[in-house]
Amino acid sequence: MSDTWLLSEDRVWPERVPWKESLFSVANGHLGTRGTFEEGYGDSVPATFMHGLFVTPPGDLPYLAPLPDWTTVSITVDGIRLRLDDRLPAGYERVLDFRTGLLTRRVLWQAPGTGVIRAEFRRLLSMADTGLAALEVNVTSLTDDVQIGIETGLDGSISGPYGSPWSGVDWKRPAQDRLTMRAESDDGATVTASSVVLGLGPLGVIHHARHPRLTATIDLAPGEWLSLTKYTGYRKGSGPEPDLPDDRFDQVLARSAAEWARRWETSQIEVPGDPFAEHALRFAAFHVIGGAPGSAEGAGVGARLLSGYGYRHHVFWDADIFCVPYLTMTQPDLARAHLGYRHRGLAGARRKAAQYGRAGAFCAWESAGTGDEVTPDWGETPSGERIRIRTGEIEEHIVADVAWAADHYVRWTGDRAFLDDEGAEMILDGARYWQDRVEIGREGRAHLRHVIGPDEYHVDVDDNFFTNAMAAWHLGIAAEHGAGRNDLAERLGLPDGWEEEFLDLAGRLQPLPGPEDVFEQHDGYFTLDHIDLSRFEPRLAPLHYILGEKVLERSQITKQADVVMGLVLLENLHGRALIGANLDYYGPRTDHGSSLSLAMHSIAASLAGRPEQAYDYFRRAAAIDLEDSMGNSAHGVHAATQGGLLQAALVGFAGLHLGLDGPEIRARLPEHWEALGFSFVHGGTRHEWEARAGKPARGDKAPRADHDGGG
Ligand code: IFM
Repeated sequence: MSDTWLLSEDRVWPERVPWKESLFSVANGHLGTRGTFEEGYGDSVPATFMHGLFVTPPGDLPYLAPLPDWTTVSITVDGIRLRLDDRLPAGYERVLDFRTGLLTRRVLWQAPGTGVIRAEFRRLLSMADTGLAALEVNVTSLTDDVQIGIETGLDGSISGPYGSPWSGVDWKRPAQDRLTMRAESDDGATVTASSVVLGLGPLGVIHHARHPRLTATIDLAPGEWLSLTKYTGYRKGSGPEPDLPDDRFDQVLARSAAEWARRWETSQIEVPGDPFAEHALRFAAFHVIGGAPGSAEGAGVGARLLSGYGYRHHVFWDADIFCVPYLTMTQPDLARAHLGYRHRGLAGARRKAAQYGRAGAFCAWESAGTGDEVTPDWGETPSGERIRIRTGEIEEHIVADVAWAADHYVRWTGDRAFLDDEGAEMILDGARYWQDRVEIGREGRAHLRHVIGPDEYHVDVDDNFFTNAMAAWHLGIAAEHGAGRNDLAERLGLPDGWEEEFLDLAGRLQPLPGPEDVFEQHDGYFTLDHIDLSRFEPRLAPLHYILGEKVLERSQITKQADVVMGLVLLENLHGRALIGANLDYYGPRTDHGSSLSLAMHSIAASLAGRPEQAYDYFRRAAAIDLEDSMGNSAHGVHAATQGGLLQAALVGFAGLHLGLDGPEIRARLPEHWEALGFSFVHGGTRHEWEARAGKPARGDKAPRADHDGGG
């Protein structure tokens, strides 16, 4: 691997194009654009998304709408369209630079009977002006006199897997080099887009009702080139046209790169001795930072960030448990923005609780623009069978997951204002839900019956370990954060004596370890069939594809980390000794049929003091997107995988945690790592630490001399 700051490729693999579009996507916390070829390609899925711009077709669920497309550029050479699916390039290179967010593609191309041209595309979404997209196209004639035709505009006819969102499209040409479009969906969502095309001289126009284009025809002699710069601004609603720069692409790039550099200051990651891991972690940070909304107005962190249509950009616990904790430690403003989204969603969570006749806030398993539940009721199995999806009704641990992210944020950042203004309310109202939800058995224990835990292969189970453990923790923490907040307790309608009751319920709900310190994943799990997973290796598909839902349900095969994850998140409560025992038991029973699982196992193995096993999980987690090992990265980069990998490095290998006097590390590095360098923010101060190989002892940290020394 040459430069770990770069994602690069040097050939076009037709069947890999949609997957690579996800990997090469760029995002700036507001907009995200898939890495599609400007000239189009076969089954390519072009899309630019804006956080929060959900559209709900009649009778359907909300999805993040693709904006009128800015990326398409048709190039003809002597009248023949440049398309790499019509004719393979003679030379090709694509590079995404994580440092700057710049995506570059260079193509050598020749159609029959034309000269050879070199086309170079550079694009970015500005980190400095987050409504702005910038594209530069240079075309050079290398061998012959050629005539180049260019068409580029705004495509309001764009459609994706959920159809074409914009039923109303109006456009105008306020200046000869500019197009402005206003697009409106059936449910009233609107966006205004404006493009300017510079550098081509006088432009013509194609008056297409939904896809107007500016055009130019330019003759090039050998060695001559043309260069166009296109800026596109997007604004939600139908307000005034967005302002557009008139300076050079490199100036826009420099301003954006400076903002990326600011982000990287606190997300530095270096793994001397392992360029693969260093690259995977930089890739992860690039996508998580760019894909997380910069403001609470927008939305939460979607399950596929801003890189594809997967899960319609709905927000799951993937955000709270996998991405937000990493952001809390490195980009606290982004973590705060997501938590603001969760707080705004409280009204929807209360509506959901009320719908089930319960008190408090029952967070949506999947949410979109508001906190209301938007999980589909029906889905399809791989064999095409229609099945009920019950996660929206009974995958209730989401309530505690949101509280966990909020509590972790408060402890790590010390942001009391968040706790006072929003956090305590979120945590208390979620705990109120549990208080109302639990059932007390005759034996005096509290139960959560009819739930789905993280292991979604077992639906409608009683006393799922993760759910009970997290709910118990949540009730306890609510008593801590709510203490003395009488006004809030009154406003939320908490009954007198609520603190004692919460603590009492927490004690009764707390799962107890079974034989040899192994927790039973849910009531009756130990009696299920044990199936030896190694029989199915090497395996290219998750087991529910191979065995079917029914067999899985009767077996101990678990979809993803469940008990193991509970023990990782609640490490302070249970102690790390239990993690090893449960990892040994559940590891061989886990299918990793979800993108969330492997990175969490990596953290667990690190906490259990097993760096080589942790590395094996880490490597497999990194392959999910970088090698498309689950076969579904075409729908977008997996947020939970990427956030999980970053935590696997910081929390797992480096062992970063809060000690009594602040952050500490307890490094356990794989043998072949010389060191792990990383930066983070604690209490508003940036730190840069290095965990070194061969010194796994507590306190193995070395703030570098040229930084704050705050380690
Ligand atoms: O949140 C996850 C869930 O745990 C497993 N199925 C996919 C969801 C979205 O990534």
